[in-house]
Amino acid sequence: MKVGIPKEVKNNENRVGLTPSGVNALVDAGHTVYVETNAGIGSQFTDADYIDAGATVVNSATEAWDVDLLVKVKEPQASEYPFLREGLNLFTYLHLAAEPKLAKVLVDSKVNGIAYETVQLADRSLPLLTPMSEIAGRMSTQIGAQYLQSFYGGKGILLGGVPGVQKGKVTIVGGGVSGTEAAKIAIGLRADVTILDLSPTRLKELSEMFGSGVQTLMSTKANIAESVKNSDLVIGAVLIPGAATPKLVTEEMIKSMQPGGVVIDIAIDQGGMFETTDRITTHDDATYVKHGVIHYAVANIPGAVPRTSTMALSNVTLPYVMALANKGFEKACNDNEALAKGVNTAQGHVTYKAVADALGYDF
Ligand code: PYR
Repeated sequence: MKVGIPKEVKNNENRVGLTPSGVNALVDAGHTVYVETNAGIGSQFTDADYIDAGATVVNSATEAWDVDLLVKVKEPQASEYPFLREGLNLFTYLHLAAEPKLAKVLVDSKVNGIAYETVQLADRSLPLLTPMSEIAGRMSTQIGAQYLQSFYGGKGILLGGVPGVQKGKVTIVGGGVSGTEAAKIAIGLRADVTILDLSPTRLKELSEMFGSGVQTLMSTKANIAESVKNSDLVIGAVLIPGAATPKLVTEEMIKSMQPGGVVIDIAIDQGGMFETTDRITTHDDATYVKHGVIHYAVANIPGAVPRTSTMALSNVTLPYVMALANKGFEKACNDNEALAKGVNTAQGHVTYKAVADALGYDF
């Protein structure tokens, strides 16, 4: 099969769909892999590394997209829409609940769109989202710590404090993968950490995992309001697979924070979970201030650490890429329920219920 790896075009997106070692596995299995020139350079993989792995390096995106299976990182950007065509199997993050225009283009062009973020195992885990959630979660705390510095407009708070001075307070809404990783780093920095979640079972697990290092709280409106009000840094880390995220942190709650506080919306790629994160920001213009609070709403946080992220992503996507390349779209999905759950569009339809519900398509 012909497999393509284009250079990412989203703002400051330096990840790439597969590492040279992933490409080599495909080539060994008899596939032809076209890698757009400099596709890996932001992740420190050169064209020579891909050539050594057996890839054909091509000079244009047009050539990289002229394949049966296109493997990338981020949802196609408007400049890539002309490459979407019937018969193309597209394997990437899609986040369609927050991307109605892209959903329409995929449906109209009859692309088989397989979204990394909805590939789901029987235990309900999301194997192709997990590593990026881990990275986004860990980074959210360090980004928050940075913006709390007065140089960046923050309150001038050191999250860990020092002996004799109060610690900074961090509230994490959502105790899933990214929320847990955010907590690990916040605890490591010695901040005062609260995690809210809806599941009593998860709260018990978090409590056992972190002991006295965190305050766990049931995610009620009143608890969120109280915790946000007293926080220096609020991290939004709720995920409902495929669906638009509920706006659990209201504008009133944001108004109750002190000026110079920081909020980081990890859920922004699914529409965001703060009423005040009404727009997506980019790595080169990452924040805006609303009600005196710094808002960070970058949708591709892991793109800032592309070397780590590319390797982590390629590790988990490769077995699915191999299955798609070896068996073709239909048989690979028929043989593998987890992969089948990733199919968001096929043959001119939206095929994932939460996306269809969010965007008003028949299912
Ligand atoms: C990202 O890592 O950019 C995702 O969309 C999950």
